[in-house]
Amino acid sequence: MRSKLVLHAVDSHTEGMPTRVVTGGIGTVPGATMNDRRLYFREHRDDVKRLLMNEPRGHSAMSGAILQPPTRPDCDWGVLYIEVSGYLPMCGHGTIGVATVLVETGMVEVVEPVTTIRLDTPAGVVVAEVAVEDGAARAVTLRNVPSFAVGLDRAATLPDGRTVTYDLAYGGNFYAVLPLERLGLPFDRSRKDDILAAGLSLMAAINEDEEPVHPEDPSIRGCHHVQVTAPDATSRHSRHAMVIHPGWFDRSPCGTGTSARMAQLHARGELPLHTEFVNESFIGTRFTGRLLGTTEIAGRPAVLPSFTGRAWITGTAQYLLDPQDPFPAGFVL
Ligand code: PYC
Repeated sequence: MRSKLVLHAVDSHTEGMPTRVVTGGIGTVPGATMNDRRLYFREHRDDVKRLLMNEPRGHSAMSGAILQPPTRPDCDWGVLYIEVSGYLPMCGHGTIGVATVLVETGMVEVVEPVTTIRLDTPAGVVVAEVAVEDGAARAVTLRNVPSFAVGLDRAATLPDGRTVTYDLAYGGNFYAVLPLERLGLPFDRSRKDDILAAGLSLMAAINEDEEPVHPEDPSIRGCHHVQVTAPDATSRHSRHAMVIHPGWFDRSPCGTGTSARMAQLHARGELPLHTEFVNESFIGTRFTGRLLGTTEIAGRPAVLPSFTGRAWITGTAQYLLDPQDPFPAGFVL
C-alpha cells in the first residue's frame, strides 16, 4: 500500500446530510483568521478538497469540515467547510456534525448534561451546546452568526422571460427564499430534476442582476442556495427543498438556510423573537430554531438565530492517494 498522503476522518450525517470531519493529515492552514484560511485553502489546497469530496471518495452532494486550531483565544476549535461546490463561510449541518464528532471522540472535554464548544468559523464565532447523555451526543444547538434580510420582494427575470419575486436573506450564506409554486412546480420529489433546474436558473439570474455581498466581508458573496418552500409552509413550520450550486439538494434542513429563513420571516413581521420555528428538509428531517435577540450588521437590523439538530457517526477512515491513481483530485460526473 503506497500513499502520497494520509487524511484521517470521522464520517457522520446530520439529519441525513453527510459531513466528513477531517481530524488529521492537513496541518495548520496559513492565515490570521479562519476566513483567511478558507481563502488560502481555496487557492492552494483545492486538490485536497476535490480528493475528499468528489467521486470516487465522495459524491455529487458530499460535504465536509476540516478541523483546525482556532485563530482566536476565545474558541476551542477552528473549522473550514468544504463541499463539492466549494468553501462555505458557515455550514449548520456541518457544524452539528463537527460538534458531535468532537464530543464522541473525546476531542473536547465532555461535560454532561451539556458540553459547550466555541467554534471559530470563517463567518464568525458559532457556539455549540451539545446535549450529552452517557457520553453520547444526543442533540446539538448552535448559536449561529448574526443573520439578516437583504431584501424582500426582489424581482429576477428567468431566461424564459418570466419575472419571479423572492426574498433574499443571509444566515452564514446568502439564500433566495420563495414558494416553489412561483416557479410553476409542485412540491414533489418525483419532479426533483425540474426543481433543481428552476432553482439554478433563478440563482444565476440573481447573481447576474445583483450579486449579494456581505456588508462586512466582501469575500462572502454570491447566492448559491435557493430555498423553495412547500404550499403548506407557515411561519412556524416550513417545509422546503434547498437547491444548492452546482446542482444538488441539501438532505438536512440546512442550518444556515434555517437561520436565513428565520431572519426573512422576522423581517416580514411573521416570526417574533423566542418563538419556535420548525424547518423541514426535502427528505422530511427537521431542525427546530428560534431567534434569541436582535443586533446590527453594518447598520442594518439583524437577528441572532439558534437551531437544534442531531448527527450520527457513520464511520472512521484514512483516505489515501496512491501515486498511480489516475484521478488524484477525483472527478464529477
Ligand atoms: O446546514 O448550513 C447548512 C448547509 C449549507 C449547505 C449545506 N448545508
